Amino acid sequence: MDEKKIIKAYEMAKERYAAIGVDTDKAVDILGKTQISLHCWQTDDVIGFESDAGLSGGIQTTGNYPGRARNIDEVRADIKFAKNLIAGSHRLNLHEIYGDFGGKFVDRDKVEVKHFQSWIDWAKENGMKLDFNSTSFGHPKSGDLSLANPDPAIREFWIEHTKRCRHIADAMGKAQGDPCIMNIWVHDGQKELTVERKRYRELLAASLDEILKEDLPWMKSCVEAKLFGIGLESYTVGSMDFFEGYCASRKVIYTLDTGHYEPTENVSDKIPSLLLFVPELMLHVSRPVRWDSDHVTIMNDQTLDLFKEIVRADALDRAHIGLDYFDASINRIGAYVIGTRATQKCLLSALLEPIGLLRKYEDEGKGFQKLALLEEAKTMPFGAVFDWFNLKNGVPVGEEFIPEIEKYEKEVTSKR
Ligand code: RNT
Ligand code: ZN
Repeated sequence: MDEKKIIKAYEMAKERYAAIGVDTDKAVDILGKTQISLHCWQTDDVIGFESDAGLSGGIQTTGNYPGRARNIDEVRADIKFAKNLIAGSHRLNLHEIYGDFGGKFVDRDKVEVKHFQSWIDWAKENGMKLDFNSTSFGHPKSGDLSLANPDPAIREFWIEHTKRCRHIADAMGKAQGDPCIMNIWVHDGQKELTVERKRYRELLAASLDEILKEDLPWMKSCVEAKLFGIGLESYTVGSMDFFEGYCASRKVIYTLDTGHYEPTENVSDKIPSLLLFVPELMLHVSRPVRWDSDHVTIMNDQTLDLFKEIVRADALDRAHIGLDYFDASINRIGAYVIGTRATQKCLLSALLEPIGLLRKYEDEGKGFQKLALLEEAKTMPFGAVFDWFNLKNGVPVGEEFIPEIEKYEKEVTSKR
């Protein structure tokens, strides 16, 4: 693309934004510094390297587009390739099942830091910081209930797993000199009418208290609420109410996955409430279509509003941004890049909001003026600023990344 034209368009956009009190240089700078945690599981449909067992635990990938990463080298190659098409420096979010197990079966209650040493080294070489997730799905002991299982042996197994994962996260954080964020999501629930609703929640709270008891300086734990899982439709132990209460009372980070609420709910409005009561947020930016379908994130109203609420609350330093979608129906690397760039677009759009003026109008009761400015802000030259951001960071501008992904598909993924 013609660099001069991009720069010229940016200069014009900068003036337009300045007129409504927005500093575009500052917005671009903040965007460049905001890390997004790239979910390794978009490369291989959440399969990992532990076994060939399919997905369970109420989540599902749909589609069978060719070229799925089949091993650790392919996952790494794909992440590296995707990362080069995204401006800024980003984190990598690993699940426990992506350990480097050297071809041996390592059960979840036996996992150690050594199984992630090669990831720690790889991340360092590639300038990425790591985040982590315990994995309670896709295992013979997963069943319907893991940390909330009334059988103490099963519960203990998952407590041990999750504790070990926290130690792995702590080692990752220490190696990178920056806390590793570890997410705990358990699928626990029931397909059918459930009468022991309170009991399972008591067990989950007790298991989590046990897991989180130890203070580890280089990691931060977060817990993820959910509406329901496939095959677990009638009851979810870790519902939103459960985790709101849990996180507020224990001062634990709340993981907000945008696909985990009623389809018509306004997820963004949860942010200004949660921020009052929980220490930090972990975001799983996703796109539900009729259910928690984990479609590729795009620049839609829901995602735009999500980032607006974070920026309006001045809470970028209290929100960890991660992606969580898994689309196997289109080129997976393409999906990876579209979703990450869309997340950046939504954040940039929030950073370019004429918030000073909007706040003033609202304070003064100038309803018409506020609504008018919100409307006009939608057609401000946002694209020129995003193009400049990408140019400045040396990554493809606009649709330029399409042929790059096509080339990688032709040369690499189509040969798998
Ligand atoms: C499932 C949760 C969870 C998973 C990942 C793979 O509904 O969103 O975050 O998607 O851990
Ligand atoms: Zn999630």
